[in-house]
Amino acid sequence: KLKEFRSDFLWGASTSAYQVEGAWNEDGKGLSVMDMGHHPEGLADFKVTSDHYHHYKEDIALLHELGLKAYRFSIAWTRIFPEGTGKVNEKGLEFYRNLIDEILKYGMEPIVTQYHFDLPYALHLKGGWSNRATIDAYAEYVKVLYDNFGDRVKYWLTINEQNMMILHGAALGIVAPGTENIEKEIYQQNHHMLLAQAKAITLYHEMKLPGKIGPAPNITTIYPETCNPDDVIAAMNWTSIRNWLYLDMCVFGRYNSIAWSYLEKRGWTPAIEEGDMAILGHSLAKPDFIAFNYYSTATVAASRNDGSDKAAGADQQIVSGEEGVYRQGENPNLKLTSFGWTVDPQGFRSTLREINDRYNLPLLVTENGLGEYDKLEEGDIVNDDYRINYLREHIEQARLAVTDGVDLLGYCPWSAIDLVSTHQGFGKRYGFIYVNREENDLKDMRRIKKKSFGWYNKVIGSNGTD
Ligand code: BGP
Repeated sequence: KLKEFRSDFLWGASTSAYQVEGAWNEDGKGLSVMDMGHHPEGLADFKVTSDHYHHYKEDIALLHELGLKAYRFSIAWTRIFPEGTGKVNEKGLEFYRNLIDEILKYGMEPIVTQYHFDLPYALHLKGGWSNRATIDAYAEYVKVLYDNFGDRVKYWLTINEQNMMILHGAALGIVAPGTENIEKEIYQQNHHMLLAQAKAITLYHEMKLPGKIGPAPNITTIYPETCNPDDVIAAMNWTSIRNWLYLDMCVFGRYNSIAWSYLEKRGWTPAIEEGDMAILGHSLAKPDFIAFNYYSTATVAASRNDGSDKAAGADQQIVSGEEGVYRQGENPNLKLTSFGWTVDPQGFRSTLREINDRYNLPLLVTENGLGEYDKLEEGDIVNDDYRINYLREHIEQARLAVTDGVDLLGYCPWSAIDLVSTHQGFGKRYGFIYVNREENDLKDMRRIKKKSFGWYNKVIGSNGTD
């Protein structure tokens, strides 16, 4: 017999600031690395996106109509501190105060990400995460968030997909041009981000605010391509490097030893200053829950060791391998999305179980969803049955995981409303709500409920049993 989801299950949906808000330079907002990044020709940039900044009341009303119990969004650091540190921008605080009040007005729970890829450009110019001053800037920033919203926000997420930022850092250009040993620098940045996160969680707990806080990496099960023991070891190695390096530090306050020895072999271990391990291992730095994003699984095999196993590219879900560690394998059991990501609902169940087994903390799913080329048909109809199928299968597997014994707090698919995909512009849509624009054609920005909107509303109404 299947167990039910908790009675207070957080049925939600997610967005992030730079992908949904637009108003990239309004009301005193500073520029972020996302604003300044390179945009492929012909794809929507992050200047207007879904213009949620100006449509937020309408959008939140729609999310209430959708039946959401929770809405996950991120705060743009650059609206609060245009220069990353120093002077606070009151207009930025005002926007998020209004947004949070609007969400609460409908009885929904705000789930707030502190930092979703959009590092202030001013900090980037001073070395970004290579510079230890960014750790203090982050602590200063989250203190302002707690002071202003800590009484009303009950769920906080620190850094979105830190592991993806690190693993794809070379492609995303997070290190200064001309850096000699890019990976070493990236793992130094990783160390600094881990410190920033530990400080943010410790401070939150010290302030005794009435809520919970956790990290939000992208975690997935890694399959060995065959039962050849070499492939199994490759899958285990990649699991430690891709998943546990981040969560072990957050939960246990120590570096994962398999990942550490991998860094050592390559000469990529970060410099650890005196006092760092005390911050990382602080008793109050342990998270209250683990949030994670899940889209697809990876399958790997032993490296061929012949120079053909390249490092991962810019698309975070598609790995191609790393010389001497693993290479991408094939999984004949799984279908691919139109964008080449594996679809693996059962992998969702195993991922939930793996995290539960390792950390024994409540879990919160902060992203899961299907990016597709949605089509607006006559009569304002978007028939996204493929999305309904994807989400239904994942929810079924989440329920099996709960039945297996996982404590699952909530499920927030990506995305609440259409927004700009990080690498594929507006062509790749995820929302329950269609936004009537195309890449560089803003059209009328009308909001249109997709077929999945009515479907998800029923799912929530039945607490996931329908
Ligand atoms: C996650 C990010 C989101 C979102 C999502 C979909 O990694 O946290 O910001 O972009 O992936 O990815 P994409 O837009 O590349 O399809």
